[in-house]
Amino acid sequence: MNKVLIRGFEIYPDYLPKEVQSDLVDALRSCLMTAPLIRPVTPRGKPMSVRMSAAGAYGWISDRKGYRYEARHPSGVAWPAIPKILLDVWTELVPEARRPECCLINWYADSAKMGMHQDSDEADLSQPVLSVSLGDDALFRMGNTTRGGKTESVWLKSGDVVVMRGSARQAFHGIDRIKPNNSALLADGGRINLTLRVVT
Ligand code: MD3
Ligand code: FE
Repeated sequence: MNKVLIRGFEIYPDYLPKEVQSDLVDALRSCLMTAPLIRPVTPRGKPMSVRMSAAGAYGWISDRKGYRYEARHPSGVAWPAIPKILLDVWTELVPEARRPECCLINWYADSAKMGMHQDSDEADLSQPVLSVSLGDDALFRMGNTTRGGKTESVWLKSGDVVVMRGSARQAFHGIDRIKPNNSALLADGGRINLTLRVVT
């Protein structure tokens, strides 16, 4: 399996075959029937452009009360199970890690983006994060463990997987833009990013 290392980010281009990507989209549609996408607001009340849901024991929530992991969707329903396809990818690529407790589901419309940030709401930052991209290409920016400084960007394509561990786990990162309509995977266009995480 081809692997590209950029600043400690381990990128596996085209990791998931097209048929597996389609099966994964079907599994996600089922997840989203239980736990629909929501548009989170920041603690200051600003709506994010990315729509979010989750699967697993915990989902990540942002609202006026702050950022945190919660065992239930805002509707009160428990999050659906993490699709098996994703658990298998986790076991293949990070076999030494604990089992993932959250699959964050991020949905990007054509104009959505995600500003540079660190992921630090998880209790054990020695555990990796694994990301799967589906649908339209996204320009992913990788920075440093402190804000600012030089960055490098890479286009993530449908089926690409990225593993963050070590220093990359604590690096600033973001999504600058989406390339509209360059993948046929999602009937309604856009991009889905899945991140598997250990939360506790
Ligand atoms: C580096 N998601 O959900 S995936 C996020 O495409 C997030 O939706 C982006 O940043 C997206 O927090 C980027 C790559 C990624 C995910 C999690 C990370 C990079 C990461 C956690 C720590 C360090
Ligand atoms: Fe992040």
